Amino acid sequence: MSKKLLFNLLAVLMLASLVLSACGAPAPVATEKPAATAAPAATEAPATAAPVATEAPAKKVYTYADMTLCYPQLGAESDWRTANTASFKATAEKLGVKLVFSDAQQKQENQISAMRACIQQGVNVIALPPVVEDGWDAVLQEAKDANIPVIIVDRSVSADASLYAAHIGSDMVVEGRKSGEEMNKLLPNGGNIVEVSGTTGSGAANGRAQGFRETLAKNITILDTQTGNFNPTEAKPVVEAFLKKYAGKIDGMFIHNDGMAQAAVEAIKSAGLKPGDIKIVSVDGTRGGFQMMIDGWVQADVECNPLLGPQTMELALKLMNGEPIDKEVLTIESVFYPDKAAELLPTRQY
Ligand code: GYE
Repeated sequence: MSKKLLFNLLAVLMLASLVLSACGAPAPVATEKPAATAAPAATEAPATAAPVATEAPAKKVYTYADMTLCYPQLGAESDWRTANTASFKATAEKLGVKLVFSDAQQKQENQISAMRACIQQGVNVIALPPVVEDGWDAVLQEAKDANIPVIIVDRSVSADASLYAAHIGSDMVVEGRKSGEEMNKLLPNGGNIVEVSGTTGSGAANGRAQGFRETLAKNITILDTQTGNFNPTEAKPVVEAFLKKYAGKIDGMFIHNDGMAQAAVEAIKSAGLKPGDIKIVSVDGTRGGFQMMIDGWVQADVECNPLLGPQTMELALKLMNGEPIDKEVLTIESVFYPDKAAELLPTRQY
């Protein structure tokens, strides 16, 4: 071998060993990332390194005991609402969730200030039963900015769905459609009816009114519609005025909740009418509603379930743990009739 050849061979071997060592040897961390921002060992260590779990800080899994849930309840206007409040309080107690509860007395501004206080306090999740549909954008944005997820409970909001995590509750339009179908069955030959609606601008009243009109037969005329604000005390004079104004003409009433229907029955009784003279379709399915069916005053009661505490807290925990959730969780509901009312009354929880 000539000297030149030997020299060339050596040069090639040196180069090759240089290339090999550059590819094969693990580069020190410092050359890949600046020391201050070096990634945790787990992302850089070779596959043979010690198990990741012992090195990386374990991801905290939250339990109910870690949860502070804000529930700015909208009011105490009905038995439905009372049962809803009881469901949240009892579930929180049972699960060990810290519940920040307030009663907004049917005023949106009170609900908004309660939410702001909860954001300030740094709760984990807010569950909001909105008294009306509009006007939530600003406070929902504030919660979002503070990284506090909001679950809309019971009634809906008109705000963009990106501003809240999920909605749990009834499909109020479906309840309205069912109510319309019941009225059609009760007045097969058509007739005149009046409507006592819920809180103006609320998802519950809007949805029920819309669905009702979607299914109501063409030969049934809605003579009048007025709000009773989901409240018996406010509903009673409304019904009294209807009975006076349309004396002898009312064949049926669609009443948006059982409490207002109870007030209507009192007014109808005082007007000297008997059970069944005016066919009543009501909503909620409370014990009071069942009693009115037993007594013959109400012919159909469309169920609306207030017992939303367990589902809401389960979903809130999933949010805290970053688990996937359903954006819309609808309550499964049925319609109750007088024939089974006596049998079912003792089983009713609200
Ligand atoms: O029907 C009524 C209550 O939003 C579904 O509000 C709820 C309604 C319920 O006051 O009784």
